[in-house]
Amino acid sequence: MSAPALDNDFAREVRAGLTRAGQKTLPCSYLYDDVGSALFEAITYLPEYGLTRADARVIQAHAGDLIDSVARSDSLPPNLITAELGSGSGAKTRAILESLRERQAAVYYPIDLSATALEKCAQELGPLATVFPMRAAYLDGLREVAERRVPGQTLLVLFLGSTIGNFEADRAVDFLYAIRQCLEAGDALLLGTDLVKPVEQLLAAYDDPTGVTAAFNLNLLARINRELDADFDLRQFEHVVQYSQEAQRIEMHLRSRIRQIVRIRTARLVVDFAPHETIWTEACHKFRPEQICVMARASGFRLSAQWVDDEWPFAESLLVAA
Ligand code: AVJ
Repeated sequence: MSAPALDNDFAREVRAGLTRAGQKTLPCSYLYDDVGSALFEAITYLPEYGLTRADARVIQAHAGDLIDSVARSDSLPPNLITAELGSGSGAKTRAILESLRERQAAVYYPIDLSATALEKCAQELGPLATVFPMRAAYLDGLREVAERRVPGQTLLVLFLGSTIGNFEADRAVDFLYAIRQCLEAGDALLLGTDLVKPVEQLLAAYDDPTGVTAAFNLNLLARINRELDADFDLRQFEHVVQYSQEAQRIEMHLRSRIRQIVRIRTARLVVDFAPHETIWTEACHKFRPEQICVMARASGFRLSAQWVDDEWPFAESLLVAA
């Protein structure tokens, strides 16, 4: 007789990732509990990690152009509504809502799984816009926004920070297509993507000398200890980063320093690690500007504009639903 199915998603995914044949994996979405989110925020201030600042700079510089190309006319009630997949602290979105407010009342639906992130975001942006926080998975939230809209409105979806880079190439197109299915022709998606750059620069961005990224990565094991009654010895694992030219991505791993056995009680699991065996925890794909255009077309959009930062190669692409 087999054991009853696990009723805990986290336990189930941890079990699946650590019992697969070959490369062990853990899903990167679990990096962001409260500790992980705070560590990620610290990463965004590191001199080696230019991604978030580039994202914010391009948005700041082109928010006006963006709103001009998406909004149809000055009118009240507002005809442009904005939704954001993964709102974070809302710092980047501020510039967009400020530009929008010059023409119409701003309506903003941040969609996030984290109640903490949503609260912060509502506090930050509440004075600028009517904020409707949606605690939901990206596509569930977006579907609900789509149901609430009224005829004549245009929906602008924001998916910033190169989070799309966490998806496998095919899954990224599937995800964009799923977004497209929530939209109507003329609606738009602003997609932030980190671009290919010299390997040394990428390795430094994901393996900073202060060890903040290492702590961010190791916290995944600490979280498993906290939430799934496990006994990972964090000091026996190390953060490793490699860049695959072929797959055009950074690959983040946790490497076991020794042969060891770890118990994860809530997942009803005992895992064996060989010396130097790794758990693959995150993939961060990097893009060439023309690849965004190809992905857009393959998912029912057309690329309407693209802005690139001139300090740190990062692109903001405006995809319009075809
Ligand atoms: C939040 C997914 C965009 O891929 O650069 C930062 C996450 N991981 N340092 C990225 C991350 C390690 C980040 N994203």
